Amino acid sequence: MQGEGTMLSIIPQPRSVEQREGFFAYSDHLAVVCDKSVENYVGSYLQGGFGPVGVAVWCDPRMELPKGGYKLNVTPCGVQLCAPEREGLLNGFHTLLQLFPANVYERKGVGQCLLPCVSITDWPEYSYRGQHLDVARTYMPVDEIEEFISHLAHHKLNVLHLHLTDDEGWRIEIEGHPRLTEVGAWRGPDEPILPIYGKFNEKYGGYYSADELRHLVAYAAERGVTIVPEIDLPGHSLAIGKVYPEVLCPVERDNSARGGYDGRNVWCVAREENYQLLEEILGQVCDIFPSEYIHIGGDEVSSSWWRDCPHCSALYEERNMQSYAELQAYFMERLSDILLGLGRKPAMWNEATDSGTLPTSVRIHGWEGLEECRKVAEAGYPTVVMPGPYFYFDMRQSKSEHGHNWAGVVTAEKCYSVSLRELGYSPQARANVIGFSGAFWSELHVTYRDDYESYVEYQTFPRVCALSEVAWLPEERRSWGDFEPRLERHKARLEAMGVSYRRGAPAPPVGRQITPSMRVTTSLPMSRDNALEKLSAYANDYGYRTTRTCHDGDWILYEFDGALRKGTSVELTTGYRHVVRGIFSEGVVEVSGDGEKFRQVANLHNGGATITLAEPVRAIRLRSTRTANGDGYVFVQYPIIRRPE
Ligand code: TNX
Repeated sequence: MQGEGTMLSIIPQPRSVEQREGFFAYSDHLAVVCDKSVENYVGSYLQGGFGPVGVAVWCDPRMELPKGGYKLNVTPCGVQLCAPEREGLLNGFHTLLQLFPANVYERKGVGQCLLPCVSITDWPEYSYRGQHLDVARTYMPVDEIEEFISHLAHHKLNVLHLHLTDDEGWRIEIEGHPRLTEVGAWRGPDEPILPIYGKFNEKYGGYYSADELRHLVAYAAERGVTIVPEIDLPGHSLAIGKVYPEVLCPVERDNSARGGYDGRNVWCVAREENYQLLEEILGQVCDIFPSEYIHIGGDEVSSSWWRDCPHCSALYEERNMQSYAELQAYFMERLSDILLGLGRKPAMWNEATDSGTLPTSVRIHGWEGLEECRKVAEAGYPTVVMPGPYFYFDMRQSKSEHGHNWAGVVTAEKCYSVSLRELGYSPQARANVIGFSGAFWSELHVTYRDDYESYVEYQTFPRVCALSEVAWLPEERRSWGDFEPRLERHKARLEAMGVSYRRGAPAPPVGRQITPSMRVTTSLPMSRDNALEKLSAYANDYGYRTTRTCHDGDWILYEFDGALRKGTSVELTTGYRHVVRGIFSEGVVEVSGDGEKFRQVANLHNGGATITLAEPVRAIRLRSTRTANGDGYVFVQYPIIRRPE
């Protein structure tokens, strides 16, 4: 029977665990008696039979425990789980599931098993234990979001921060504004919103109806998860701007470098009608999402649009402002008032505090770095700590993987290692930290979703497991040495849940890299004088920018002094190496044995291709077959050439 010699490995680690001799012999025949508030959910894992009571789950409001706390007792006679309120019961239930064999997560009944006798008293250190999910860059079907929520709940995370709008998509249906989703939810070569990150030939996207979102809210609530919606304002608003251009600053710019693509993405602060429209939109958002907080963005606003806008400039003068941060604060405060009027509270990204004038009642999500988080916490804002270098699960997990890298390589261990104390947070700042969150930004999800069983799960697990313990335990109680072996054992549960987590770093490419003498030339104008010389010397693996986007017929040519041998592998890249942007959105690879006559050997996929030479080659040419890539530039790279051992 399973359970013999059980070594506990609970994630996140509870405050206090006493393991005792002996076991409780659980079987599906025993009855499960349950508080009404969690009955359905508990019943979906432990169906319970008609025998004597095996598991009892109840609320006792007189219990004295911090919020979210519970007590769990397993004795040879049965299981008792109790908590002062529902939230604690769910936390306790998620611990209880981890005492079962992993197949409990398959929800097909466990038959019989032995549960180790334990006495656990537990509560969370932080009230905000979140995971952010960007469904704006890449639409995710409702059932995939459901599964994701279910996985978060099993790790006692209690917030899903749902990023619903951005430059690349508007995903929430708004009654009375059907074009927001008819137009704003789609990208494609003939759509107002062009693809940016690859997939230039397809129309793709999608949106959520109000009913679907309400369903998700209920699904999450059943598991103890609150969905906090985000409408990203006033920047990151290209999508709504394609539907209602009048909400943006009336600024005309020369867009020829971008292939005619108008990249305006900032709301006009001075246009009064904008606040009416936003009141209407936020009203419906509040109607769908019952969360106490609504996130209204505030990140990465390019103030150059305001500078060039006659109306914003006039407002700036009139109010005697000293910086564009004040103009942003004005906008954010008007929206805060709208939310307060709707009975809700605003949450924003850390840049929203830059003016120094934003009231400290606003909840701030710090993303840029731990130091930015420290500053806002020190300034008195309730702060969610989620800086890129620790918690951005769109960052790659090793050098040989895809993913953003502006915040470096983010491993589960890096995430686990976050320490507010070591970073000099004062006790007051630490007290203002209400919790931690991971982030999954999905620029690359659309690019790789077909190449992975689940790109989201690959990127988020096991990093979410590390996050869950960071947010649950006090910092002084955490130790990677203790966590790591538990994580190894926890993987059987991830399997049973059906999470296609990252198993380890992918194997490095075979062959030895060589740098045969060559010359790089291109039809594109480069932004730096010596760029082509540098590339010809295999220097700067970040690549060099051109000053305009690609046109149909543009080329990049690599000419070698001596022929490359047959069997050599050549990795060709346009755009950044780690992120599919600034690419030849469509194109071909051509090779030549004599440097004059070329023959097509491959199509570019996501701006690149790896070819194995079938004959000696003196020159390789990348040729663009489409104009525009959604960016005002192309990145030119040197090829990575490998000789098989
Ligand atoms: C920064 S985080 C952003 C996002 C990007 C992300 C990529 C934040 C508030 N802004 O728009 O998706 O980096 O890592």
